[in-house]
Amino acid sequence: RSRPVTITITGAGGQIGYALLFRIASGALLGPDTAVRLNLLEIPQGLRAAEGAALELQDSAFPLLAHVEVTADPAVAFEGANAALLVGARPRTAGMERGDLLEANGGIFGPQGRAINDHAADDVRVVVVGNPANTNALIAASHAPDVPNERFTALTRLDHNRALGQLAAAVSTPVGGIRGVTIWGNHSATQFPDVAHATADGDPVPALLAARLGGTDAAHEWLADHFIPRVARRGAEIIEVRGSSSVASAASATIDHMRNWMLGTGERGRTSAAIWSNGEYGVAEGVISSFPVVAEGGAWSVVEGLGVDAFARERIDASVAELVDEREAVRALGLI
Ligand code: NAX
Repeated sequence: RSRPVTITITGAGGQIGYALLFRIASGALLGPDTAVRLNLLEIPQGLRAAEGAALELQDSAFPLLAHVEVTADPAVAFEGANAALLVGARPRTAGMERGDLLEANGGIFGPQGRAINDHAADDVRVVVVGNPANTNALIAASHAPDVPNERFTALTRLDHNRALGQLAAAVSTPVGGIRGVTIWGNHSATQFPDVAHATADGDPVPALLAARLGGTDAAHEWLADHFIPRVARRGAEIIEVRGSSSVASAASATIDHMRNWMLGTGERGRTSAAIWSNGEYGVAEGVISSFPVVAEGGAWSVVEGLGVDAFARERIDASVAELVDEREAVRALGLI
């Protein structure tokens, strides 16, 4: 058995943290042959909850769990980190303006980026879950000059998985048969879930929808008026129905993201992740945007060459404009 892999989880005393820890310790991220060390970072108010989770981890006697560290010190938490899951963030509270939200999160993700720069392992890979995830990832990246920008990503896999779930129901196919869905842009209401190139058991989804709904116009209408807004607002729907925000699905998507990144997307092919833009598909350079991606050899790459029609162009551009706007706002605040 090889050396344990060190995984740092911030906000580990919170809801998503609680759902993540037990799955990672049981091998869901790196498989049944790789031992893990878990470093749990919390703020002082969250330390007891994280310590409690650590007690339960001990009581679970996971054979793969080599060590658990609970700390409020980022330097300790990111020491030797091979993977960093940045979940803890400052939520938007009533009356909070966007500038306040970005500034509060800049106060978290700037120092965490710096601590990753100074303490993490050379191969560190970072996924930001805490919102506003894409811009928080950008802030962290800009404080880690020695870490390649490509190592900072944000989670849009939950949006991707939500889109898969909706499509599977719409065309009555098991979710495992759906391929080729893309989430573009920001993890926000402007995101664009794109099914133009999606297939269900090998058949094109747009044609299946047209056959079911009575023509291409009806299919288009369903996508624009039902599917896209439902995926983009699924978080609010979960809160309304469950009485609490998405937790297990968010943790599951975070594990999907990191597992694919570290071990490869393999034959299931492409997925969606928010990664550093080098200008692919006309997306502004230097923002962290969701793209169609595959992972191989420990690196994400954008799947190039997909057709983008006028409908898609408009929506991609709108979401990217929001990312550029957020970048300008954090730049004006001196956060990047
Ligand atoms: P919780 O409030 O349950 O947990 C957050 C934890 O983070 C708390 O224990 C808090 O003490 C801790 N924390 C705050 N600041 C910290 C810091 N500077 N260092 C370390 N820990 C810190 O929220 P939870 O439901 O777990 O959600 C966490 C984040 O995920 C939120 O920002 C939420 O908006 C975001 N989400 C992102 C999703 C995505 O798809 N990208 C989906 C799910 C989720 O809504």
